[in-house]
Amino acid sequence: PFPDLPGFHYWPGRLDEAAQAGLLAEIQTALEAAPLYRPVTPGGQPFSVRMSNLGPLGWVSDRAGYRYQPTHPETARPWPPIPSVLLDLWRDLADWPTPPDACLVNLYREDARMGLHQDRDETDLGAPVLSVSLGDTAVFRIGPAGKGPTRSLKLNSGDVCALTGPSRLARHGIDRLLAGSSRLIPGGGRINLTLRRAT
Ligand code: MD3
Ligand code: FE
Repeated sequence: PFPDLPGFHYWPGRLDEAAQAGLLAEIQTALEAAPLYRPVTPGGQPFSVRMSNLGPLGWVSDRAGYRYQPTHPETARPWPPIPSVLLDLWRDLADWPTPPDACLVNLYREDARMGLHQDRDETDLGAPVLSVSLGDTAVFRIGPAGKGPTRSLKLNSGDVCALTGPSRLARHGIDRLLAGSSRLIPGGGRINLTLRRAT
């Protein structure tokens, strides 16, 4: 559906309201064991997004840089497991022979944003990335890896997208939320779950 974005696969409304609520409940339980925290960039700037992880490895950022590690940076405990509903989505949609070993949880409250960036901290950049959106609609921006125009796209609660092949190194970010667009998350906001092969 996006001739300008080869390798970008999009399943709007892949999770219905009941599935969204069930997944959110599992994520909330996992976040009791692995609390959301606010990372800082290698330059020392706090992210506006709060983060945690699920699975054998989690993506972290601090003064030392970006990396994947098996434990929470504040509790030092292992990350909780990835819920089976997410492993099922990966198996059904990602077209990759091995399961994800990392799931980044991003919480955006009303004023959070994520600047344009590339995801390149993974060992095998041939493996896809699968993203699940819950809660308020986000204005997502994506463009080619090198030079070239970006385009904006809304990601709604229950939408799933996969980034494969030429889209895997696309530049992308979150410009803003449409606050109040969903009633799923108490207090409002958006949770993005990003499944990856880190190794
Ligand atoms: C395009 N997260 O965690 S998800 C990230 O909504 C990240 O929280 C955003 O970018 C979020 O790194 C965007 C959609 C997404 C995820 C990974 C991608 C788009 C991508 C990797 C390559 C290209
Ligand atoms: Fe990203």
